[in-house]
Amino acid sequence: MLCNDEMRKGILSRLRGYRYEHSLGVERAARRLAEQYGEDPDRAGTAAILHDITKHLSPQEQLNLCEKYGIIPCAVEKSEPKMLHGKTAAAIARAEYGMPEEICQAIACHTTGRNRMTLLDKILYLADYIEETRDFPGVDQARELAKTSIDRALLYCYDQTLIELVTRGKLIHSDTIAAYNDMIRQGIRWREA
Ligand code: DGI
Ligand code: FE
Ligand code: FE
Repeated sequence: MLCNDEMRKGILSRLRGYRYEHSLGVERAARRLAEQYGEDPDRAGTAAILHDITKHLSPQEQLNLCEKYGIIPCAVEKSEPKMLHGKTAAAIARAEYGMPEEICQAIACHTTGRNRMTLLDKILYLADYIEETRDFPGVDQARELAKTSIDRALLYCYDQTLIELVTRGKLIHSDTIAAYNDMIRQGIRWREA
């Protein structure tokens, strides 16, 4: 079994405060999207409760986990080590919970996206963005798009993230650009023509 009740409780007991509520929200949203788009709700829900399991760690602790699990941070990640929480959470999911590779992969790319996202990757990314406790400009439009097209919703999220990063003068990760380019290359658009 992927994740029994006991394992789920153990994972949730590692989450505190807002992150606990957020992770339960992502679990619900991911299970719903999985049912809607034809993915296994248990796989989506399991990826969801694990996706931010290392988010509370400090930059130095992120780098220590990278060292431990053989993750080599790129220049952007070295400068923004909190961005590594997806990759370190994936390493924990694999090492401590024996999760299958597709789940670890989805967890690893949940912050940036990547080229050629699988349906499971897309569901986790989108669920993380639209879950019910999220309240920021644009979230309702993402929720609306998610009702009819996961790819259009995803591109909308990438656009909003890129606009936010550019506005704040932040470094942009190569996987963030790869994820955006992949959707554009496939002809995905979210604006009405
Ligand atoms: O962990 P969560 O808060 O639930 O959400 P997340 O894992 O999607 O992380 C969101 C943060 O990641 C947000 O503050 C923007 C940041 N981020 C995503 N892509 C990039 C990025 N930050 C930089 N500097 N560059 C990126 O390409
Ligand atoms: Fe995250
Ligand atoms: Fe999250």
